[in-house]
Amino acid sequence: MTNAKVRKKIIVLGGDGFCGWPTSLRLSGLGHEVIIIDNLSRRRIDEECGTNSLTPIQSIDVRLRAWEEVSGNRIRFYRIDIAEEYDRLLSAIREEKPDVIIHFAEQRSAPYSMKSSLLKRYTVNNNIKATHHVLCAIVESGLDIHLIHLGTMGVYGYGSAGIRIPEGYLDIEVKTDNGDRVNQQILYPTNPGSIYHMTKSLDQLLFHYYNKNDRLRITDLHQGIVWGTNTPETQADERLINRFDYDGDYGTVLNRFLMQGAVGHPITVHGTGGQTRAFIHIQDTVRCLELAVDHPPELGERVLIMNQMTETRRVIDLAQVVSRLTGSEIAFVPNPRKEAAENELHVDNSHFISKGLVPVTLNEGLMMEVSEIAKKYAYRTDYSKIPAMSTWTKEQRPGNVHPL
Ligand code: NAD
Ligand code: USQ
Repeated sequence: MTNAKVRKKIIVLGGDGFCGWPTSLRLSGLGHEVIIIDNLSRRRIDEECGTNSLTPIQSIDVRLRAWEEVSGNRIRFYRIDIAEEYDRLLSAIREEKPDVIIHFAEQRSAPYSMKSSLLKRYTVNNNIKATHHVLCAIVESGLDIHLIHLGTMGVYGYGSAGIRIPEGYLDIEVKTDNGDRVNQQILYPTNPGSIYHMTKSLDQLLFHYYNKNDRLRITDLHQGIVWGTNTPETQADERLINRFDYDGDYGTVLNRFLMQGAVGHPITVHGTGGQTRAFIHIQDTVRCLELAVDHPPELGERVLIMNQMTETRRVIDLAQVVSRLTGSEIAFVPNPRKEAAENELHVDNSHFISKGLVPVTLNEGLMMEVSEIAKKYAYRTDYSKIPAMSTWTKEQRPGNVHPL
């Protein structure tokens, strides 16, 4: 039997979220036993901000019932705040004895993390405690569990000045005191661009430490910006539909542009649009998780870092494609963020390619599919939530941000 056919018990932390839900369905559909742990904080944040998914996502209970009806597979659910309820997390791990834990459970919006001192502190507390609690609980359980974490390309910073960003580790040559030259590999220096991205940089050190001290098996996936919404599993029944964030805090750039084009809103390019970012379609996110589950690092191996992205694009180029496809005009708005106006980005993603990933690239067919979904649910749009109003510094006062 090949590795890929081994049935595993997998806890998905954050399994009610945008990436976690379709991943849970895929893994369950493949025959793995899946257990979701989530505190439903993403739904609470929507209520707090007066926002909602463009698609009508169902409650976690309805989702899980629908999945059992459609697939015959049962996914169990624990509502636990992994940052605040350590003992309950530990008990769940001890009781379930998973082979794998996939950790999606963090506050993932950069703009939300920059909105106020309260939300900066919430993001740091939530994300760092969540990650540390998982690591601590794995050690305390005494079990050999493969931890897979969703990190971000943003830990590297985006101005790679012609360097191809490696998968986590950088080869360097240093001069010793006696003038010899020695080669070393170090963690690629982090250069986060928001409080959220900073928490992901701190996560990296926690992984490094627990891997070194307790020999934990850890895979850290540095993911680019996810676009798209459906996977074959979420399309199987309307009740399984995935979330689609379009608001100024949680909507990510390409999905926002596609949604804006579909509802006839100007396409909101920040600054010149010269920012280059890494992208991945949600179907490839799910495929990468499948591959990561099948290929754990060896016991004693250092943290396995893989760049989970398939291509890089400039924001303005994406805006132009969407404008051409939908007829919406491009609006150049003052950039609410503190980020380089233009940058190059070259990324090594050979780990996933060598494990069998065949990338879904940005094509007009798939972009139109997202646009069609956005059109179908356009009646749910709250236009007042589209502009990005969270600013990175006091000087970038909300009054300076074009509300459109
Ligand atoms: P999401 O907000 O939709 O999902 C995160 C889930 O985690 C939510 O269901 C939330 O309720 C849960 N959660 C948060 N804090 C928790 C806690 N303390 N205890 C229990 N549950 C908690 O986000 P997403 O887009 O699915 O992203 C998932 C992960 O992937 C994040 O860690 C994010 O940093 C990373 N990522 C996302 C993208 C993207 O474009 N969406 C890109 C790169 C990396
Ligand atoms: N942008 C626009 N117009 C918009 C929205 C965004 O021009 O309407 C620009 C931003 O200024 C930025 C770029 O598009 O330059 C990307 O913004 P984004 O909101 O799509 O992505 P980001 O804030 O980096 O965060 C998202 C996810 C986060 C993940 C990250 C991956 O929310 O969880 O970690 O993508 S990465 O960017 O590779 O670090």
